Amino acid sequence: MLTRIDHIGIACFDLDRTVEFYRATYGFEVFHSEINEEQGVREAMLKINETSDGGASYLQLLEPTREDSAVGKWLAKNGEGVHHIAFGTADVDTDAADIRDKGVRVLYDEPRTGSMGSRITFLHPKDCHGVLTELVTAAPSAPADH
Ligand code: CMX
Ligand code: CO
Repeated sequence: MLTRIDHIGIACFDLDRTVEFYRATYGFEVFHSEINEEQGVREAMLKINETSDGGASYLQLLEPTREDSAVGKWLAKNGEGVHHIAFGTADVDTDAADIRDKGVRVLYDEPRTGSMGSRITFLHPKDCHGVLTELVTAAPSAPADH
């Protein structure tokens, strides 16, 4: 069951400058940052609020590490902006299988590693009314999905 907005993914050209915008404008601080080479991103997670399922909602600021990555290609075509939304679930495997059964393309056979050791998969934007949609199960130690 999908129980929260886990994060909104925002593509940017310069992560440090974008982090500074969110800090200076809204007061949001970096909760976590990492490089995910498999996804081709350098990212910063800004925690916005805790959620009623024991998890949290974040902004995920994304700078591509290479031009041929998903975010690199998207930025070249669209410029900066909202790249994807992510729903949180305690069981990404079951939710992804259920959604696949409904005829929506799930991009990975098995969930891959996302922010903070989470397990993630994606739904094809062309099957989701133009919205690239991610499903996330937080790592057991992370503040989510208990
Ligand atoms: N939102 C909406 N539509 C998108 C999109 C996005 N983020 N990315 C691509 N599309 C659309 C394109 O506009 C294009 O549409 P048209 O054919 O009408 O022009 C179509 O999808 C195909 O796009 P493409 O540029 O040819 O790109 P690819 O097919 O090579 O890749 C996708 C698209 C969704 C398969 C790829 O972006 C992907 O695998 N995404 C999942 C991984 C990812 O996004 N990782 C980064 C975030 C990591 C994280 O969140 O942790
Ligand atoms: Co994401």
